Amino acid sequence: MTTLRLVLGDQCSEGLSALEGLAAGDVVLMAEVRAECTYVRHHKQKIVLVLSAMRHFSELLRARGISVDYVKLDDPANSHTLAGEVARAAKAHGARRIVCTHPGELRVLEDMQGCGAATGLPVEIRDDTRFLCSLDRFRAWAGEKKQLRMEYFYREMRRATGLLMEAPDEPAGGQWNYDAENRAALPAGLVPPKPRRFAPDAVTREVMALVEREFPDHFGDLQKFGWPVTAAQATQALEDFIAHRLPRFGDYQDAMAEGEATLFHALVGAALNCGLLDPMAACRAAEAAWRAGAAPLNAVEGFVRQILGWREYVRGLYWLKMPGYRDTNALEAHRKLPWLYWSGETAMACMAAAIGQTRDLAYAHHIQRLMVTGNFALLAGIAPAEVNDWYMVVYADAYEWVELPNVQGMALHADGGVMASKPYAASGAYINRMSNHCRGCAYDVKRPTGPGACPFNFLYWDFVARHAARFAKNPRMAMPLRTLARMDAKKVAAMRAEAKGFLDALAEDAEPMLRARG
Ligand code: FAD
Ligand code: DLZ
Ligand code: SF4
Repeated sequence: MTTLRLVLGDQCSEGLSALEGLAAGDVVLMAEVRAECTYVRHHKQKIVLVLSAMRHFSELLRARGISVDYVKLDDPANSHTLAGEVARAAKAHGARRIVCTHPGELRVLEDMQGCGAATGLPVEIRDDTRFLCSLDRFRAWAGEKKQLRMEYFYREMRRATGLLMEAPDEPAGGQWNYDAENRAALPAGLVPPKPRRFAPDAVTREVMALVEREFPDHFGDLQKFGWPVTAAQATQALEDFIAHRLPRFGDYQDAMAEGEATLFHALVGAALNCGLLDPMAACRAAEAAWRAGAAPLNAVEGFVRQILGWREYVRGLYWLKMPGYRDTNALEAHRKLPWLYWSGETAMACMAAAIGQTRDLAYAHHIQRLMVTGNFALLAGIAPAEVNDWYMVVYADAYEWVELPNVQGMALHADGGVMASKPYAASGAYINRMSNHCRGCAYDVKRPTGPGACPFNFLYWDFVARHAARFAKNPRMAMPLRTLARMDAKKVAAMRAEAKGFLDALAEDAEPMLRARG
């Protein structure tokens, strides 16, 4: 009896549940389809990464003697949808049942659920055991809790896995969380080591040509493509991080610097999310570095928290709250996304840096995503759907299960506080504290209003004033609300007028400062 086993583009993992119990005569289906490449117009580097990883993974399976039906994007028989390819392969191979691993996005899960009716075959959707917390377990943890907070989930996961634990209820070093130590700006003269990148091999180069041919209008540049496309390369990338950047990951986790795209970050999200790197292996490798005295605890705990905590938490939240989560808009934000998010043309140095490197590398680190492009979208009141679309397009690690909670919940507060107890809104002072962008910026970060004032300043106070009533009872917003109340009413009115003028000009793609510079 032939079982058709579907492996999706973000499931390039040897231990994938869909491959468990594989028997002689079974066929693994992997299909490059236009629908997955265009449901959002992904960054070119993301498509190259996924298709190249798929091609390499299919060769690895074949080398193990497994029968793989691999459908290329330019195959004339390709129906260009996952459901279409499952139906076509099931018929061609005389399959009697279909097995797959739980997809990462609701949209694809629904497609898979529909395959039963379309083919008349039983479809078994297995848990995605690559995650460290099953969806059942997350649901049980969430239970009837009124408020979900990552920190408590994270502690449960530390206890359950024993990661960075000395005894069942004794975290390493006596503290669960060393975040307070992880907020330094990059000192002048400290040059972060360049991360290891991987020169495209023949398989990747063929995919690059395909992507340039088929998706020429998609955002992004392929010239600097250097992502790992095999599990072996992903492990090398992790080792490079552990040896050279992990020791300072904690200290400079929130820092930003002109000309420094990656600082001490790991750059492992893209490999983790398409299945080339195992999250537990990444956490264990960091833990081993700490136990060997090669990295301090604040760095290792910070890294483990991102993967064991945040990554698992947002995935649990996604499946708990979908489908409604995508449509939340608690702050009633309706502006269109300014064109500068695509062109990178702006006089705001921090925004230009984040968007420019995003175009070149399909990467920006967390604080750039949250406190620069995300913060701007929050302050400007850009519609969540437009912001989500941008974040889904532009990053090599973007999949809805992780992108949506981060954008909707963390950056935009569109979920009304499900994910974070207060909006991550900040004025230019925060960006100035954590980066050196302001020094070379055309705007003046010290000016709240008037000619040359930093847009993050007047937009911030406009945001606080706009939502004053909504946040009146939020203790974490008490300080800015008090400061606003003490401000001269004329100054507040001036900042709000300036915010409106600035946003209206952006809507016309006419940022005044950029125009003045010519
Ligand atoms: P590091 O900073 O080195 O962290 C290590 C790993 O921890 C990451 O690779 C990631 O797997 C995990 N991690 C860290 N923070 C988070 C988080 N908040 N949520 C989930 N996992 C986390 N991450 C994605 O993987 N895909 C996305 O599409 C995505 N979109 C984001 C959008 C916004 C608005 C924000 C604020 C964050 C987003 N993140 C996303 C989370 C985070 O910014 C990226 O995981 C990180 O920047 C990837 O780079 P890195 O591998 O160098 O991460
Ligand atoms: C992201 C992506 C892309 C660009 N292309 C494909 C593809 O051609 N075939 C495929 O099986 N998967 C692809 N993927 C990954 C899917 O979009 C992913 O499985 C869903 O987003 C669910 O996480
Ligand atoms: Fe960004 Fe304002 Fe600083 Fe310019 S002055 S870099 S716009 S925060």
